[in-house]
Amino acid sequence: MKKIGLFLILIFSVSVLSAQKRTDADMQRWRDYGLGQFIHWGVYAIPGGQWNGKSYHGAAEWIRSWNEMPVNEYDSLYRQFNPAKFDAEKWAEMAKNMGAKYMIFTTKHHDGFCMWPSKYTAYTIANTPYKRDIVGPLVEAYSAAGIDVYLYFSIIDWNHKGYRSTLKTDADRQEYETFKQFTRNQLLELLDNYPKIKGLWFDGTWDRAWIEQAAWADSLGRELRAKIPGLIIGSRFRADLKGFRHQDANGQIIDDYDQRFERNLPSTLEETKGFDWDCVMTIPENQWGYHRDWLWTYVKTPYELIEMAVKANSLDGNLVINFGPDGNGGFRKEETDIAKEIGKWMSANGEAVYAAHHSVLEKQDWGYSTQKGDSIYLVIFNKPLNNKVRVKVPKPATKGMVNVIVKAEFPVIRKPASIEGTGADGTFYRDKNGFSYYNILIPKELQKTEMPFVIRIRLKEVDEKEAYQQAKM
Ligand code: JFZ
Repeated sequence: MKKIGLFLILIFSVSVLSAQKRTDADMQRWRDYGLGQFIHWGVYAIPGGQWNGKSYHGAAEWIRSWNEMPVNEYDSLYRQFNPAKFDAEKWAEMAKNMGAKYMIFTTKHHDGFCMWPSKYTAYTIANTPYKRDIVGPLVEAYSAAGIDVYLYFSIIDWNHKGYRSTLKTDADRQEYETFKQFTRNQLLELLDNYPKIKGLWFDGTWDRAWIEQAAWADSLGRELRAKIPGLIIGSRFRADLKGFRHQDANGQIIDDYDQRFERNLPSTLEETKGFDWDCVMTIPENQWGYHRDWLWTYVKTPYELIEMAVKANSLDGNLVINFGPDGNGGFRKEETDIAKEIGKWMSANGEAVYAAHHSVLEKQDWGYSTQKGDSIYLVIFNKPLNNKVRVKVPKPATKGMVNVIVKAEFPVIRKPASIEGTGADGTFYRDKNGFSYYNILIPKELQKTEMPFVIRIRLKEVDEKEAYQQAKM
């Protein structure tokens, strides 16, 4: 029994370590983002999940597929699209204040409506009363604010006549060829128009018809990468030749990172399989585009979203929080409030998130930990009743040595913490397995806080005898 266990652990750690990862500076920059913003905006923001006084409780951006809403009515909505409140600089400022380091914007959702003036279809922003490009000003404003821009692009396109979800006949196949050329043209057009973007975020790639284009999509991917060196593409662009999606037949991630969704935020590092990953997260349940009736569903609190962001970074991923502006280009108050609250927390505690990754500490009941160099950040979500955070530190690699916390501070209030028993150098308790435990006293100022806070510690290996001496002092 024991032998089998060990064997499994060995296989497991080998597979975690063998994930092939990009090592270039662009990808390194991506890993350090910590927090991102997703924006779903298109003509679906006009009905906002309601039609003829009735509310559609599916995702608002899917209302075109709702039986009650006639398709031709939906496809005429763009004639009213004139978002007077749209202000790219204001959007970028809001994202910056929230602490986002990258932004993903819907250039074209499943409905096929293009938020940029594409040459390849008339169904674009150019033919609305607004007339002007939306994507360009966003790329400029966000980039100027120091936020990297990624473009969301749906392969599903309900508006293109060559689009099919499955290819049953030769005629289907012929039509689909025109759709493939159209898709390629649009993608190259986006990269030509907006060379500042850092990557593409694909969606709507689960159709049989698209999965069958694996070889073609692979070469298209190469073409896209050649246009913008360092371009980052997630795992939902293409299938492999065997029809595997996400992970290829060899268990490797397809393209650069694992694109996760709200429903599969991982809980352990093992679940991530050692891949780079990010997770896009809705604020309400399963709503991406603007929905007038948003509050009928559970709305996540800033606390919960911060917890997800910290958790993601503790597992070597990024969290991307979604916003759905309304048909006028304004954000609902609930969303701006949430962004502000998150921003307040990030400006005080972001050090524990940005460029901070999985730490050497095991997961403990008080919350999550991240690490940057020799700083380890304990992000406390569950404050102990006795106000003492009990920290279990790992066994050092060297025999006869112990790990001691040489420094513990609360970065928010810039004060060294007292460690129960001794003072800054700390005493410890050792269990039979050689792990050490420290009690760090939470300062008075933080004992009543309802938001998570951060303790920054440094670990050092010292001689076991010396550590016991210290403990006695
Ligand atoms: C897709 C879209 O259909 C949706 O409208 C939105 O744009 C979202 C970001 O992406 O929806 C999905 C697709 C896959 C999962 C969840 C939502 N998934 O795998 O969990």
